[in-house]
Amino acid sequence: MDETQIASLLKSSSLFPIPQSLKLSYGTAGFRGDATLLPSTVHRVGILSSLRSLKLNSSTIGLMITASHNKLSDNGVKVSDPSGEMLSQDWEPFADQIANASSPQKLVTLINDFMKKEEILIGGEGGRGEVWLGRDSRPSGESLIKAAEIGVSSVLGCVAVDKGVLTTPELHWMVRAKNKGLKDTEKDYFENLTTSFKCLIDLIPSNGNKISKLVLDGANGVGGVKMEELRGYLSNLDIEIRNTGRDGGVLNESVGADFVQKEKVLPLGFGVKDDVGVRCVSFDGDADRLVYFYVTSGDNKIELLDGDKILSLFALFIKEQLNTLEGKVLSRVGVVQTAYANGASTDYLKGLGLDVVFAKTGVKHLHERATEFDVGIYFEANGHGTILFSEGFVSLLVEKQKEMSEGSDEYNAVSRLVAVSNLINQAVGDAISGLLLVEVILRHMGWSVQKWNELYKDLPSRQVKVEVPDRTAVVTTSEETEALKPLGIQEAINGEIEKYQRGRAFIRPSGTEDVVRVYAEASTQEDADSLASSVAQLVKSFLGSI
Ligand code: G16
Repeated sequence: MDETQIASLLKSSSLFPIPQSLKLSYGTAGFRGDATLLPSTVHRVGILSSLRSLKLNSSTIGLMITASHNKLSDNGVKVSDPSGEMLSQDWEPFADQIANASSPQKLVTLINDFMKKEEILIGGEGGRGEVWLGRDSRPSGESLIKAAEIGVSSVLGCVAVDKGVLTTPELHWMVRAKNKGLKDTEKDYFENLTTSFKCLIDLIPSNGNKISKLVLDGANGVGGVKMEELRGYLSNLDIEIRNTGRDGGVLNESVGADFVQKEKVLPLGFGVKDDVGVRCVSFDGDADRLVYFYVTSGDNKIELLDGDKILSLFALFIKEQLNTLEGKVLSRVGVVQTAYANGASTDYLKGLGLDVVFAKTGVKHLHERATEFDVGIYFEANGHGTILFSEGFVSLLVEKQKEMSEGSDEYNAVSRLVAVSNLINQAVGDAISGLLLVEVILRHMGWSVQKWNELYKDLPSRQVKVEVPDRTAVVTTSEETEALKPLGIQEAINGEIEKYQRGRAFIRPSGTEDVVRVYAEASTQEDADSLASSVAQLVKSFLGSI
């Protein structure tokens, strides 16, 4: 690194001193925490993104300012690789190191060492770098974007392009499109969704089994607003949008996918009288997750159709198309879930004859496993997921279709699969594209939300979070089903599980909030609640509570 570069990094870092005793980790989905503590972190992730772009031959990198489902006062930052996928995990330790470097000098030393190791050149020899910035609707995002811009451009030859307020999946989609040389604006994103949605609707045999109105809970975040824009392009979707954030509601506060999925009650803005039986859907704060729900009667409890049920609907539809092609196209279809998957959903998916594999929590882990298949469908129970189609498989479908007679069942099955591969975000879970696919499939099947819910009956479950002095004291196995540390806690948890019919429980440290998460399921809701509560007690007695 030459003197000019060192001076540039020192100067810009001195603008963003690191708060005392800040200790951050890249976590499940980037750095998160109280927004006031994050300017230095975001600035440094800006530097990292520039280095990543230089390392990958000037490919465009994405940097998203969001804390997704977290409370309004939090924010966060995560990086998208050129493919639109999450930052390669082998750069995460470097991200942790620079985020926690205690002074500008230490930061420069770390960057210099890393550049040598990765053989990254800067300046004339290194070429140019480009980073696209996006942010969700959090007010703190405005100043954090500036910190990111300064970080990006403190690496010589690198520029930041501010793409404004976006959903996280939009930024990932745009970065992917840019690096593939495709149309890459937000308008292109909307047009792509509209075209593939219309194509799938036109392929429904009766052309549109009638379907009732859908009501969206936008979590008072960016998703509802973007859905309003998209609605202008769609003629085939009857949707009412609530909780856009314009009517005074607070982001993620008693609204949104995380709230609805964890609490299993109606979000604010939905009524037990007016909305009985209505098909409803909730996005999370940055619209990378969705869950469906409906209310059955006079209390605010809901029937939840979570990520597992969305996954099951998608898997059924994909399987139906592939069955039509049996003998013509060979494919490996796989499903990826996490330890949070409801046991009943796993049984259902296996019953469909699908290959079900498990990954650690965090879409980056599920996504990686899904790429092992021709068609890999992954979903977390919390509603984050998508369907990945390998490029080779899509090319094979298009090739085979040329031998089929137009309008035949097999021709239409191929058309549907290709349209789904265009509709559903290939970079990351995307609530908007997920919603459109659910709506298509329900119409294709002629199903109500209630009928869809009958695919299988969830085992009762309960999730709770426990605040402890140090959540990193919990260390789990790779699939997170068992705790290795603190010593003895797993045996104690097993002792509790044994008391319940169909009991299952596990603990894990959250990667996005300062808590230990507890999941429990059992044959009755009372038992699931009781198991969750005794495991939470164990966490407190082993780790202490605050
Ligand atoms: C993020 C990740 C998800 C993960 C969730 C909760 O979601 O993208 O994969 O399931 O955090 O993670 P944890 O239990 O470690 O806190 P989001 O929607 O907040 O970005």
